[in-house]
Amino acid sequence: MNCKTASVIAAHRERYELLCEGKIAYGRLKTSAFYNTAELVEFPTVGDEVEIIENCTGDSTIVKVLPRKSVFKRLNATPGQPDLAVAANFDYVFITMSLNKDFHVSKLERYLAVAWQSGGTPVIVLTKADLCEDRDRYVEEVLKVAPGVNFACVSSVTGEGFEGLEPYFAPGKTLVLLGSSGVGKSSFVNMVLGREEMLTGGIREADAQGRHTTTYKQSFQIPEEIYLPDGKVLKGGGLIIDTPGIRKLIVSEAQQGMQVSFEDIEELAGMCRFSDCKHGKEPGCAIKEALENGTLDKKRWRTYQDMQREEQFAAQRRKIMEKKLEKKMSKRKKY
Ligand SMILES: Nc1nc2c(ncn2[C@@H]2O[C@H](COP(=O)(O)OP(=O)(O)OP(=O)(O)O)[C@@H](O)[C@H]2O)c(=O)[nH]1
Ligand SMILES: [Mg+2]
Ligand SMILES: [Zn+2]
Repeated sequence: MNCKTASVIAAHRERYELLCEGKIAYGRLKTSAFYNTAELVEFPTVGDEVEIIENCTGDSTIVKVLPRKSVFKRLNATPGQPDLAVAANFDYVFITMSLNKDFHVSKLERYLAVAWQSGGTPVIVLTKADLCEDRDRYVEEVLKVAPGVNFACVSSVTGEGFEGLEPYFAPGKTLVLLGSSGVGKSSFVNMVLGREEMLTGGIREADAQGRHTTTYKQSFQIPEEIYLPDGKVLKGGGLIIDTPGIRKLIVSEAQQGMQVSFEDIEELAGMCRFSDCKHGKEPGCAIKEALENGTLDKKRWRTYQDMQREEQFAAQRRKIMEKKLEKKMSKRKKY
């Protein structure tokens, strides 16, 4: 069998756009490699390197996803389905939030943990700066939950703030935009590319909810020079990945990421009198004390607890899926 390596440049529902030896090709998954297997396998996503069996007359067959240097995963809301890999092999995660009703600190906390887990470096991109009159309020909140993480307030209408992100546009580097629908991910991509490549959509004014305009994941080459509306020219290069808006980011595997982004809480938990403290009624609980004296924000603690529960739930679900697959395959072998 003649296997070749290809890069996934776009991931649609069932079909993948690939770059193989400098040429565009299309691919579909080999059923026996991805569905009829005895173990959970990784499904390809944009940014992946995959092994394909080339077909000169139609779609090639994707047989395997090659190891990744980074991947942003979330829990699949459909029971019995494996985790969703949103994008892979990127260097930077642009956590995108708009400076309006879409902005929620707890949402940012979630994205930060999963971004740290992914293996990429998070960067916070606060969009629609042209519509916001009190950005300092938002920046203050960002600084509280993401100390040391770079951020920028940008506008894809005026081009303001993009120069602060110039270090991330570089040959050989890949960045992925992640966030809710309507925050302006595709508008950001269009600004960087200097052309209307991605379709953009409106939002509901009342709650700033988007309409899920982007329905697939796609990567683009960033031009060598980025031209902004105000005449500034930035150096470019590398790849930019646009993704569909995420409704709610429910974590699957984020233990290491949480250790980084919730370092304060993990540190406090280590100071409880009992090493197996559940932070409930136990005496000498450092978490309880911090909640009472206000050094630990109650909402932050709730987000942390929710994410811990989701993580445990995801792990249980993975075990169940593994057992089911084993059972299915052992039944098949009998006949
Ligand atoms: N004023 C202003 N409007 C913006 C900006 N960025 C995006 N918008 C508008 O916000 C709406 C949503 O933008 P999109 O770029 O489609 O948002 P998205 O994040 O790609 O949304 P999904 O594809 O649904 O995930 C569009 O009407 C854009 O014109 C900005 O910087 N300033
Ligand atoms: Mg979009
Ligand atoms: Zn405790």
